[in-house]
Order: sequence, then C-alpha cells, then structure tokens
Amino acid sequence: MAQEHFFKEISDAIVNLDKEKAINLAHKAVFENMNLLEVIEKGFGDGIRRIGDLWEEGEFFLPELMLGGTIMQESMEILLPKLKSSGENITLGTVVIATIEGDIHSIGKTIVGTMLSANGFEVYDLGADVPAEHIINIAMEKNADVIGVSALLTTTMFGQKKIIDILEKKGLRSKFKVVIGGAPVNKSWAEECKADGFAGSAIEAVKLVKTLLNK
Ligand code: B12
Repeated sequence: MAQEHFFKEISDAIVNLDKEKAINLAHKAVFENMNLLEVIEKGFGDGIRRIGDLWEEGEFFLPELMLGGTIMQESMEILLPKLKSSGENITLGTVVIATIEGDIHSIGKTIVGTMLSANGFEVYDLGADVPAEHIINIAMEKNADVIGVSALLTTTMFGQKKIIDILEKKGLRSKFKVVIGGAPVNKSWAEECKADGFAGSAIEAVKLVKTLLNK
C-alpha cells in the first residue's frame, strides 16, 4: 500500500507540473532500489496519461502538455540508465525501433527500447519522426530480427502499415518480425496492418518479442 501511495505521489507531481518534486521522487526511487519499471508505468506513465486526458477535456492547453512531456522525459533520463545497467550481457536478437515519420512522441518508444535492451536484446533506437524507408534500411544494415514501430497519433498509425507494405513490395517481409505499439494501437489494427504483434506496455513488448523469436 505504501508503494501505491508513492506511485500516486509521482503521478500527482506530473499532473501538477511540479518538476522539482518529480525529479526528487525519481532519485528517491533509484536510491531506495525500487522496481523502476513499476515506478515508470504506475507513477510517471499514469501521470502523463492523466495530462493527456485533461488536455482532451480542455482543462489543459498545449504549454501544459509540453511541460508535462518535458518533466516526464527528464525523469526518464534519471530512471532509464538504471534500468539498462541491470541488463545481462547476452544477445537474444537485434531490434530496430523508432517512432514513425510525422510523430514526435518518443517517451513510450524509448521505454520499450530500454526494456528490450535490459532484457538482452541489441537495440538500435532511431528516435522519433523517422521515415519508413530509413527504418527499413537500418534494419537491413543491422541484420535485425525485429522492427518495432511506435505511433501515438491516429494520423501517423498509417505509417506502421506503410512499413509492412514496403517490406512486402520489396520481398523482405519474411526477413523481419514487425511489432507495433502506441496509445491508439490495438489488436485489430495490428491484424489489419498484418503486423506480427502489438504490445500495450513495455513488459508486454518484451514478452511479445521473446515469443516471436522463440526465446
Ligand atoms: C506527452 C505527450 C506529448 C508530448 C510528447 C513528448 C515526447 N518527447 O514524447 C508533446 C507535448 C510533444 C506532444 C505533442 C503532440 N501531441 Co501528444 N500526447 C502526449 C501524452 C500526454 C502522453 C504520451 C506518453 O508519453 N505516454 C506515456 C508512455 C509511457 O506511454 P505510451 O506512449 O502509450 O507507450 C507505451 C505503450 O503504448 C507501448 N508502446 C509505445 N510505443 C511502442 C512501440 C512498440 C514497438 C511496442 C511493442 C510498444 C509500444 O509501450 C509504452 C510503454 O508502456 C498523450 C496522451 C496519451 N494518453 O497517450 C498525448 C497524445 C498522444 N497527443 C496528442 C496530440 C493531438 C498531440 C499533438 C498533435 C498536439 C498539437 N496540437 O500539437 C502533438 C503532436 C505533434 C507530432 N507531430 O507528433 C493526442 C493524440 C490524439 C490522436 N488520437 O491522434 C494524445 C492522445 C492526447 C489526447 N488525449 O488527445 N504530446
């Protein structure tokens, strides 16, 4: 229960746009050796999603959405390197991950990339707003097993399908497993795209990639 209280405190700090508090709580989580993935998902992630809801309801405006995003990102800079250092020194496979062209949302994609890396995958994170062709070129160059594509906007989701269409056209579809994610993505969209799977959280993403590669 004490933990739930801590998660709520983090979530509230994000919603109140209290950067100092959010950063202090991130340091505290590291110092107290907490389960950082849980801290990210149930604390910081919950807060930023609440900000998204407030924005949609017209309670918050773009500057608040942007400030919330910045506080979240700065907190992740404290937490994600600690997640990474817990990883083992083995390679289960190679993953190229990016947020698709036209979409600058990077937080969820970065968390998924970091978790895959912490779980033994070699991860190439190409960042956000990346053209489909570039993602495919790098996947070819790195001889990747998996391509991960994030999209947070209903408009940019079509870029996920574009990746698969290009792969099919070039006769490369069977070379890669393609996994997709992001707030608007669900199972039926994954089926429509002919993706190999989708995941709604970083933990699910790791499970999905392991299953697809039989690891
Ligand atoms: C923070 C934020 C921003 C920040 C982003 C900062 C950054 N560097 O990432 C800023 C302020 C820049 C921003 C901008 C905009 N935003 Co915004 N944003 C958000 C917000 C509040 C949170 C997103 C987030 O970081 N969530 C936390 C992470 C941890 O969760 P996640 O991204 O879902 O990722 C998890 C899973 O989805 C999954 N996952 C994610 N990616 C992947 C990839 C793979 C391969 C897999 C397997 C899994 C996976 O695992 C992740 C970890 O658990 C959302 C609200 C929401 N509910 O999502 C709106 C939201 C996405 N934004 C929205 C909009 C409209 C915009 C703007 C267009 C606003 C504007 N008018 O300018 C611009 C977009 C500009 C652009 N071209 O991209 C809308 C989208 C509506 C829609 N249906 O399309 C949302 C839903 C807000 C809302 N409720 O209306 N935004």
